[in-house]
Amino acid sequence: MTPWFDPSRVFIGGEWHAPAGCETLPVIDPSTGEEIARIARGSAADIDAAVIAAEQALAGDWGAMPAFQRGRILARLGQIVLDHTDALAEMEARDVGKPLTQARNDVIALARYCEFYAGAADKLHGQTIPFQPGFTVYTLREPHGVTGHIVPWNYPMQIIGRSIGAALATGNACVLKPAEEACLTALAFADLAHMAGLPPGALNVVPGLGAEAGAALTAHPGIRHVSFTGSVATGRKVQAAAAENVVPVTLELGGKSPQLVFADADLDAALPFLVNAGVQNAGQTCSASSRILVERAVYDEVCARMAEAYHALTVGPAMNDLRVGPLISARQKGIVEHYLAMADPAQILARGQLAEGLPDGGHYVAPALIAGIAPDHALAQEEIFGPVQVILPFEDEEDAIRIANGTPYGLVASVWSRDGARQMRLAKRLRAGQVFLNNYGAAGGVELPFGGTGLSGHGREKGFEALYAFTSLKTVAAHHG
Ligand code: TXE
Repeated sequence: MTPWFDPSRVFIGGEWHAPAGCETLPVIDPSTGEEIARIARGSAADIDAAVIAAEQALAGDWGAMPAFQRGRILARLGQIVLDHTDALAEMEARDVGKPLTQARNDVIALARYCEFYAGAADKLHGQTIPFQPGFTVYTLREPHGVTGHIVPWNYPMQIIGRSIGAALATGNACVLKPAEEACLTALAFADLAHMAGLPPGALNVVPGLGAEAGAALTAHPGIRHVSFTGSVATGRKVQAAAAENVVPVTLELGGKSPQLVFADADLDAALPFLVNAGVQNAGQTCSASSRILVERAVYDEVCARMAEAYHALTVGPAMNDLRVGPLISARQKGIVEHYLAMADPAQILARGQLAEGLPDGGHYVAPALIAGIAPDHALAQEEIFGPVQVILPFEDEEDAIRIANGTPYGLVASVWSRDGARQMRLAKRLRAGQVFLNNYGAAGGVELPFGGTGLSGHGREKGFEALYAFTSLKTVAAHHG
């Protein structure tokens, strides 16, 4: 896999440049542990250059462009992304260790974000407000200016799509710092955006380390909004840095999302979602369902059926396109193994299998289903970010809500039940930014606002809601007598 661009460069002002420090970082294929490319180790000087380029774009063609034309560029970009599906999917599979089919889905999601925000660009408007006689009052929705985007490695294309798509649609100019573990599709996206006619400086990409390029971006006084997806610990730092400049932040920090299975549920329909939501992308998903809560009457049956499904899961290299790929890094594998060591062997109800002949350097972990632990156990409380699910029994609806809401997170929850009244009650009482009734995740749903509460973060991305986050509201009161 050779990208069509030189990934060891930064993309600033519509052009590829060597990073200011001329240093690079390795790109490791998680399936093999081998180096497959080098990326730029961007620094504060590169971030500064990117912010200046973005400011120039706002002062020039990009800032003057009508909304419908921004939409047209995004629409073209969506099509160009689709035209590059194979190349982007392979790049992401190699870079992230994502099975090829899942990587292809991410390409399609990226294109959908471009399409969705293309259509939305000229449909965002302010209001007129009835006020005193002699006044006309209206509101304007204006771009913040230069926006900073810090993206993790687990779903680069999807997270870039939702964040950059909404920011460009509303007329901001973006500086993107992708994760050091997976930068390739971010760089490819910038190149494709340029191909689609995005003016120079409207989107700049500076790869690099979090503590260097990332910290420089969040602290830069020219950045007027920061959108961050990642860990709670780094989210706190990002929010603190943004507070120094008094700029708004959107934080999406993962979770410990539950699925609640009641005895009256359609178990045949639920089962694939129960398992897939835990092992998709090897469990490295912010909205992964890592807790399965099951009403006592069907607990044994669900345990048995999930265990059977686990036995059929095979883990292997991304390009072999099995159900589960490797974890992103040796470090992430270490974190997951550390958590697994907390369970007694008897509490590991089932594990998937590692495929034969795996490359030695790959970061493979067989998925694990854990039962017989208390809801306050670290395994049931903390985000593991690997293919590990815990299954917990509950006695009744109150008990289910208590356990479901009993973590510091609140990103996603789902309810499996045929009782409509119960669905409505639980949808209100579950502490989560998204609640799914008899499904999980709604297949991504680019149209659906997404974000959390508690340690899962704040602010909403995706859907129309994100357009509000990427704009600032101005009230104009005209006195005309
Ligand atoms: O996250 P970080 P890491 C969780 C998951 C995982 C853990 C650690 O539990 O095990 O986080 O992963 C940039 N200023 N999630 O270390 O550090 C960094 O370069 C500015 C959940 O990868 O949060 C990268 O681009 N930026 C999550 C991004 O932050 C900084 C997805 C994420 O890295 C920075 C990923 C700093 N000081 C991990 N330090 C989810 N919500 O889906 C780092 N970065």
